Amino acid sequence: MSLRIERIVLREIRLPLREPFRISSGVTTERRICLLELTDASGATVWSECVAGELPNYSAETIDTAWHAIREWVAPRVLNKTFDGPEAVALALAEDFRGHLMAKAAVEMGCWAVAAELEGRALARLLGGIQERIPAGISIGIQANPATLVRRARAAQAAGYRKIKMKIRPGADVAFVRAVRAALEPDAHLMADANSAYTLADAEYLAQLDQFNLTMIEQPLGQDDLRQHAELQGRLKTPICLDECITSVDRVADMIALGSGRIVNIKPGRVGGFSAAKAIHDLCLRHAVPVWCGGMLESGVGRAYNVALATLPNFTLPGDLSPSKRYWARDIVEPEWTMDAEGMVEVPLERAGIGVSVDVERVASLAVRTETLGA
Ligand code: OSB
Ligand code: MG
Repeated sequence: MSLRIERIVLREIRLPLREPFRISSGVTTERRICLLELTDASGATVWSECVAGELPNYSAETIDTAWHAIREWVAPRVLNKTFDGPEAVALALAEDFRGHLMAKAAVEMGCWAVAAELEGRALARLLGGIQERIPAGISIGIQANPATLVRRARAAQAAGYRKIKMKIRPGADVAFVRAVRAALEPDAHLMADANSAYTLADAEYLAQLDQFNLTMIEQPLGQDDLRQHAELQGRLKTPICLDECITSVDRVADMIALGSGRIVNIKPGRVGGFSAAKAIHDLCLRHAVPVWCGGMLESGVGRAYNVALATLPNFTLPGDLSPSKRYWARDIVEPEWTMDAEGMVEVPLERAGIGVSVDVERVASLAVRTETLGA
């Protein structure tokens, strides 16, 4: 099945979050989302999303650097070239082209969706996914005090979420986690995400978290640092899960060799797309390292890609895959993403491609910037 992308339309929309989302390195109140509309020579059109944030406080990329990278370097390597399949697109984007993984991923993942459309299959199935329902977790931003966090965590549990992730930072950590653990059952699935807020000097302090039976602590140390994570893991009982550190399958191989962590958060946008995400999934499966799908406050378009990926067999832990309502007054896809009372998200397998349709008129009315690349 060959594909040939003739046009990519970039659009920026602004979507206010229903409530501000605070992580250790910054706060987001309104998402600036870059959407891509890719048109294949056959006429098939698909939508994808670039997950880069507004500021370089999670990774070096932002919506503005990604827009630039897509226009200048990514699109020219893809437009009007015939590829045997999406894996070939990933290879074309890898050669002599460093970084800009979120920009690359937006196009590469769109090419997977094009291939799914052309084959008349659900994206999840084209990827090799087997699950029909995905367990959902919530990621709760840093709150003003433990009582507020407890209120949020209780509400999340009542809503059915299978995993509750609390964002932490120095000054909002041990006491906050202790309060939530005390409020919920001893076996409630809890974890904490530090987004690189600590250093190895905090190892003894972080070891206090061991008493709360967390399933994992996510990315406590530097966004680039595998060696120090290995040292920290040696001093913690709680498994470390890496997020920011994991930018390629080689980084995962290093993590395993060094013992830097025991669980991997896979965000396809962070690793350059589905080809790399699948390779990471497969390597982790071979090494019995569980994985789960992270989120980047995506719109319903980006969420569709995360849901499809999370159907692969080694996604054994609940992902950061909340329903549309948690983020937005109104999403840009139909149907919106929902979660049932058991905390499961249904995978749309009846339709070819990403499984949801984009409200094109709404996107047009929300667009603050549009650029057409190619014909
Ligand atoms: O570290 O996982 C993270 C959002 C933005 C940037 C980084 C992270 C997050 C989340 C949100 O945790 C997860 C979601 O989309 O629900
Ligand atoms: Mg994280």
